[in-house]
Amino acid sequence: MKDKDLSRFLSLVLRHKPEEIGITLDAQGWVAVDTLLQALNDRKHPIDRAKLEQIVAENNKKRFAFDETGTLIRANQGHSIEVDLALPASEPPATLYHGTATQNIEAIRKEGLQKQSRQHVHLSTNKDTATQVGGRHGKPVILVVRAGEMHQAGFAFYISENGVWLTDHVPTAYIDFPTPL
Ligand code: HQG
Repeated sequence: MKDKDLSRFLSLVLRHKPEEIGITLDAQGWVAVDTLLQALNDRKHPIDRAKLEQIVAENNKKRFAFDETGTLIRANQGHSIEVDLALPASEPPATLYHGTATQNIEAIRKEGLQKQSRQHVHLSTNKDTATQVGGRHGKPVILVVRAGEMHQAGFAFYISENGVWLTDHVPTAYIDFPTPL
């Protein structure tokens, strides 16, 4: 497998389907590096510790992290399986961006941003990232989330190890929609 494919596959097993290679994640999303490497090798994905370290270090969004002992690994965010990342609540910047696609706008106007199949709504400090994320779903639309106001109103925000802002739900009142779309 090419590094990029291996990295995608790691996202799959560490965020969504650990059972695909017969591993389980602990409550905070961690798995032992040795267990992961063994499971990958057993399933014909030859990879050693050095290669894994390279993939973690070179990943363009820093999607994965080792714990401080280097014996555990997890995805930094993006899970659909239930995990408690145990991130401390943090004060967000005044505004954050969410990239979506035109076909979702009507529902978002009604319901606000919902976490859908993931554990959180994902927000970004950066418009370009939001545009890319939205573009995966269709014609991208950038929504501006008034995160500072939300925080003052008592909504909790978390920042993942790789700088993605996470929250449970963004009510429509805190979203600025572009006009025209
Ligand atoms: C949309 C990337 C209808 C939402 C990024 C999105 C991110 C609604 C889609 C991470 C809705 C969910 C996550 C509502 C939200 N009605 N549609 N009420 N509320 N939506 O893939 O944010 O590259 O689960 O706008 O960096 O696209 O994978 O979330 O379009 O952090 O590492 O429902 O993926 O990270 O889609 O992407 P997703 P997302 P990675």
